[in-house]
Amino acid sequence: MDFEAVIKYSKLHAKPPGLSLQYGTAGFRTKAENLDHTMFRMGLLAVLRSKQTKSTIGVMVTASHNPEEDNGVKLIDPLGEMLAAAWEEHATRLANAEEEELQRVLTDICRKEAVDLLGNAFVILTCQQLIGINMCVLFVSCFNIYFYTPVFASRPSSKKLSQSVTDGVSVLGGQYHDYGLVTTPQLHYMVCCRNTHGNYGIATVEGYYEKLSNAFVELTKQAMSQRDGHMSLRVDCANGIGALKLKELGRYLPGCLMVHIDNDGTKGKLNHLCGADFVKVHQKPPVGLEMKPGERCCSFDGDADRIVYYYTDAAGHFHLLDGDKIATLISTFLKELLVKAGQTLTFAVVQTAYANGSSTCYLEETMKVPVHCAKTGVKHLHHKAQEFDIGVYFEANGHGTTVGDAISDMLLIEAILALKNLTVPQWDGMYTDLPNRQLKVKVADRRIIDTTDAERRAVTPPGLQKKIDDIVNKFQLARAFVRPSGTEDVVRVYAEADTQENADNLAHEVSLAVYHLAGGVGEPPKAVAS
Ligand code: G16
Repeated sequence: MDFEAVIKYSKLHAKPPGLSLQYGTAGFRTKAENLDHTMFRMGLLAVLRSKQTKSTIGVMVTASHNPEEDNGVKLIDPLGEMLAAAWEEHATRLANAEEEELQRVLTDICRKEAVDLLGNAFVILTCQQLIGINMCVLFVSCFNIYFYTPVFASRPSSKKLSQSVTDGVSVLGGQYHDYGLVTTPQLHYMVCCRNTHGNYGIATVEGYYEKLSNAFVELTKQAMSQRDGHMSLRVDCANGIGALKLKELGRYLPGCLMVHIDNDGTKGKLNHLCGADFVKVHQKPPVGLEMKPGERCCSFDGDADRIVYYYTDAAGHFHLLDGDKIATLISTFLKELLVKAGQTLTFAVVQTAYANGSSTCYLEETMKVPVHCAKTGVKHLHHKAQEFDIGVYFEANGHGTTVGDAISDMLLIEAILALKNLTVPQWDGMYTDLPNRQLKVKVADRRIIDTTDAERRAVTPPGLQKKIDDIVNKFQLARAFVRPSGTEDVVRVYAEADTQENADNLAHEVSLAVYHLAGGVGEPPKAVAS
């Protein structure tokens, strides 16, 4: 390794002294202005991982659901999976090494991981900076497309930060290919295709669209031939890359699925008052989407790895079908197929602590499907799901399947609805969610909270869990937990109870407990406005 060159280039991407970051739930995320050194160093790390695994490694510059001023980076392992846990630790050490420690930390990683420095390295990367060129707002089939030509930026910091990654790759002699504008799941797909030499699919966006659309058409052709008219869906794309990619996918789908794209980035800001996270957390429709009663709608998040569905009924009430409802739909469908085929394969659903209690109850008691609880982060759910012949996993926030892919999940949901001839209200009626509320609390240092039991109980700070238990005991059908976010500088609070008012009050009381016992900053949390 040419340490002289590494150290010289590192000075051009100098680490702010004392700054400490952590490879969190899905990589590093913080204000973009603090990420230059981390990007450079993740370029270095990607080269080392590539040499060690003798495979292509992916680097994604994105902060997904976070606001526009944030950015982030994560590494993608050879099979398109999230980075191995041991390498997450290396990533954190490398990002936090002061300039004079860099050589030692790099040497240490190479020694521990037996990296053959003479080996080749190949890295593929992408960011989600500019989107919205020739945006299509509606596709029915390849013969019916409306175009207009806005140009806008989603995360203005991304281009420069991607350059820092490639500087890191180049200084260690790695080669790279920039895929340009793709969704996060598309980059995961490319990495997998490259390392499986085409067996999984062709490593191009066209290959991705072909693979997904062929599967969709094959799966639905019989059901579609019996339908009177096409299926239609409104998609809120969170003003993110998903809008551009859905439009591209439209060219590969026949006229059986009509998709209307909203929040395509021409008017609003990325993830602002829209997108899957907003809809799930606020339990209301995004701004920028006019829903007719009964109309089937869904929201992606900014990098199109999450999806939630929703509709309003004739009385104007909003109904959310989140990741739990999606997991239930998919697992019910698969279970029925297994029963029909007389198969005895092992089958389970993996959820997190955020899963609505009603969903777990329905799966276990009505569907007789085993349910497992994993820590937040698709990487945790994924590994649990791999223990079964068939594992279905979704986080309540709409993040599921291989690494989370809103487009492929959307097609799967549409296919199942077509095959089962189900409307969204019928799907929604499988079970009724317990009223719930999610809140965020600002604390001085969220690492003060440590959890156990798949994040369902707080071990530190002392007294917090006891206080939460006491509060929960005052409510009916109640459950609550707190955990430090791995993507934002907040503590997350989740509560569910028999009524919305009780869920809101429970969440508020637990937030106050966090504020008082875990070093809250600013004003104490206010009661939830109904
Ligand atoms: C990422 C992870 C998800 C996780 C979410 C929130 O999503 O990939 O698995 O649920 O962050 O994590 P936390 O509660 O720790 O902030 P995304 O869509 O932002 O990449």
